[in-house]
Amino acid sequence: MSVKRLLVITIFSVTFAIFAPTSLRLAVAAGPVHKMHTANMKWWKAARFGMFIHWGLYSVPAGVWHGKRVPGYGEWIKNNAHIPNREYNALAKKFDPVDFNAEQWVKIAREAGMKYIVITSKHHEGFCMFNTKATHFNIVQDTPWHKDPLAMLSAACRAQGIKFCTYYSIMDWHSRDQLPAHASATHPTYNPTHFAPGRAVAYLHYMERQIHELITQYHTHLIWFDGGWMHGWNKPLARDLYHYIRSIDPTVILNNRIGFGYGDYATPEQHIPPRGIPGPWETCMTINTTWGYVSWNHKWKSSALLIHHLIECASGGGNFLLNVGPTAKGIIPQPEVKRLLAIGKWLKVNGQAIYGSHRTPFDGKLSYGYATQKPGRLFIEVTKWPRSHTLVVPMRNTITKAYLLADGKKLKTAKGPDGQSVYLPSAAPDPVATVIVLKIADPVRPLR
Ligand code: JFZ
Repeated sequence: MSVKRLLVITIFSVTFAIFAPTSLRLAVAAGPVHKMHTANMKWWKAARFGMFIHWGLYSVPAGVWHGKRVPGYGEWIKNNAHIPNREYNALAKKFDPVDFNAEQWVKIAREAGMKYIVITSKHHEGFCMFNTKATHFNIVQDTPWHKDPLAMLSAACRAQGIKFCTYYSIMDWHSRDQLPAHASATHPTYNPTHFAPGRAVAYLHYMERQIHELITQYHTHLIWFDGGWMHGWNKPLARDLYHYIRSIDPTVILNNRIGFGYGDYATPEQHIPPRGIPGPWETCMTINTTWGYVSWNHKWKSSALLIHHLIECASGGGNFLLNVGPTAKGIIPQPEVKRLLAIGKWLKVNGQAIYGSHRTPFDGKLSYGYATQKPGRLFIEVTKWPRSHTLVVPMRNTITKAYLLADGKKLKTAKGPDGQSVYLPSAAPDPVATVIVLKIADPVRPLR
């Protein structure tokens, strides 16, 4: 490991808090991806839009502990409210998601136009949301519900044509193989953990057993690792885990948070890198400001903003993984469903410009919106309708045909000094984003 990398990780681990500064987040999340890519990235690259699901024991307190609101992410409550193990473990007895309906969740994802779901199989809290033989601390054995939501979701995904994927945290606040940052019987701080003396390999084997279960029992298409900033997670461990997964199933896609340059794609968080980054990448984002359900968090992003984010990701050649935080009863909150359906409605009309598309050919920002492309076609997603009712597309290519994607209405074009002009209707047909299709001979030859 290079000194610089060690330094970055050390600084990150020490200062990591819920509101880690963006520069540090990027240093870790957008780090280089390993050369050995799975040959199976095709579906993932074409998918462009997925559903992240943060669901676990933390959904029970839902951001409130002993009657007080706990600031920060809901899934971090064990750390942020300094909850002792015994008290936290008891939450399992209150976790009874009687309203859970796997078909319904997958249907919501499908209607939103999402092509894959990534659900927390085990978050930092260590509670397993699947039927694992490696620990009793799991939803089937330790809750009054006694069911396996991952089995039901995996089956529902298969039936509805959605790729089933799982999140897995390397850091574990419950495992005896890891020790909290500040141990205290009444006021522990877990993050970042470190390995108990001599327990790193034992923990690696625990993870390997569970990863084996996720692949063989649930056919996870992708594993979204996280929590690799725990102290003691190192390159030999990451390499062993990586090769172990490849040996069971070489087609399983891995994100880069397995660490140390391994993995297939980069994972900027809560942030979209302007015009993308080289190599495959995916921005994950919350709809409000927490991943796990928090009953009092109502800071909802608008549907329009979320549609713009999806377009911006596609335009940068990346995916958008949008999070929902279901309640402890198993319900995806209505404000989230409402926004997802609005995105799905837009995608039904404009999906051609997003799914299977390639990044913008332009280096500079377009004042009126974004661009994506496919062979022979350039798509302009107009988010700010120009007052001149004219799009100036900064390219040399002659446009053979221009039309509105929504209704096929033809548009006039002309060659100008700054590129090709496309004459628009006076008002935006879709105030959120109107897609213009330009037929051209490849490749696009940008003017700037
Ligand atoms: C992590 C988790 O701690 C969080 O609870 C949530 O699951 C989120 C999706 O991922 O948080 C991180 C992880 C990595 C970075 C920042 C926050 N990072 O690399 O900058």
